[in-house]
Amino acid sequence: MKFLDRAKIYVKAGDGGNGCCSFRHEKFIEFGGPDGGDGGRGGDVFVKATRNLNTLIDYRYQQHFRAERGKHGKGHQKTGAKGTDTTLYVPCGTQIFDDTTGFMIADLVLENQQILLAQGGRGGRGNIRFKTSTNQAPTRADPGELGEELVVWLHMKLIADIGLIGLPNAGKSSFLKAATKARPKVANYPFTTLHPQLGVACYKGKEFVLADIPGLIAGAHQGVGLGDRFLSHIERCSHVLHLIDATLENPCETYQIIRHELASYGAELEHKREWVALNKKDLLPQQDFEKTREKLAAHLGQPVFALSAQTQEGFNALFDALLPALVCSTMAVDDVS
Ligand SMILES: Nc1nc2c(ncn2[C@@H]2O[C@H](COP(=O)(O)OP(=O)(O)OP(=O)(O)O)[C@@H](O)[C@H]2O)c(=O)[nH]1
Ligand SMILES: [Mg+2]
Repeated sequence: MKFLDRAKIYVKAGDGGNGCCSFRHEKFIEFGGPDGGDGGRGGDVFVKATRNLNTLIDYRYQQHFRAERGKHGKGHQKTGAKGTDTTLYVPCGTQIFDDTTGFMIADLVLENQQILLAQGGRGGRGNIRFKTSTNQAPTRADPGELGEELVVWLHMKLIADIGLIGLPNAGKSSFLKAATKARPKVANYPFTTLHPQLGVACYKGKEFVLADIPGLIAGAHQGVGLGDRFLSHIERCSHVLHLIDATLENPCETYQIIRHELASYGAELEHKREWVALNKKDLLPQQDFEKTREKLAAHLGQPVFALSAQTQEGFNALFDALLPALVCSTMAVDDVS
């Protein structure tokens, strides 16, 4: 499935049906009076979040969405039918912004969360409504109101428990592949991953979602490499797992490059709970690896986990440490909602 995290769409709710101007004409009934019914209400446009999607790609092929207009009123006091509503399905984690004002209209985070984006117009009143003691034969009937129309931007931000960050080739996709059933592309060249990808890991009866995002390099916040656009997908992760390639010459410097990019992005990403792991343990002799790990841990002032995405070594130790923190954060979200 192709990945698209931004889309601009036009939505138009249905116009209300027109009220009807009609008079009762029946044999043997004199002065039948007005009997024009009201127009029906125009259909609404709703946006609903679903977990079955993780891309906005559908909105690349269709950008205009209209709800049906209300049916016109008819004689014999018949009210027009309501226009059919239109519902747009978006992945959980989609934000909706007004194109003109830039104002955020909604943030659909929970499954089945739904908002009314454009309201249908009310139906016009038929002439029966205007009958009064002094005007027994009104010819006035109102037209239906226009339905709302607007242009909006949809911004999808993936929702995951842990976001994987690091330089290209650090082994992020390899880690995702080993820890989950996701099958991201893994290759020995930078920027193998071009779009974020999700995977669900199961450990000791608990499930958590990992998000692999394209690698960052120095200057990503200025658009170097693939830029830092995909960092928006980390915004919703409660934790970040920073993977560092142990075979690089200076892991401390590598670490700082990524931290600098996080800070430059400007959505408080640098304040997220960070776990650091040194990957590719299998490629170095044990002693060298431990020396690098100790050096990095001393530099950071926090533990550094040892990993090998290839042999899956160190996964259990990392998950054992991560899991209690993840459970806590899930509970905190539930408490709020
Ligand atoms: N020996 C060994 N090789 C690894 C390990 N982890 C990753 N690799 C290799 O490193 C290369 C890059 O791995 P990827 O998983 O594609 O790296 P990435 O961080 O996703 O890279 P980008 O998608 O470019 O950002 C691949 O050739 C992997 O096979 C590891 O633990 N041990
Ligand atoms: Mg990758």
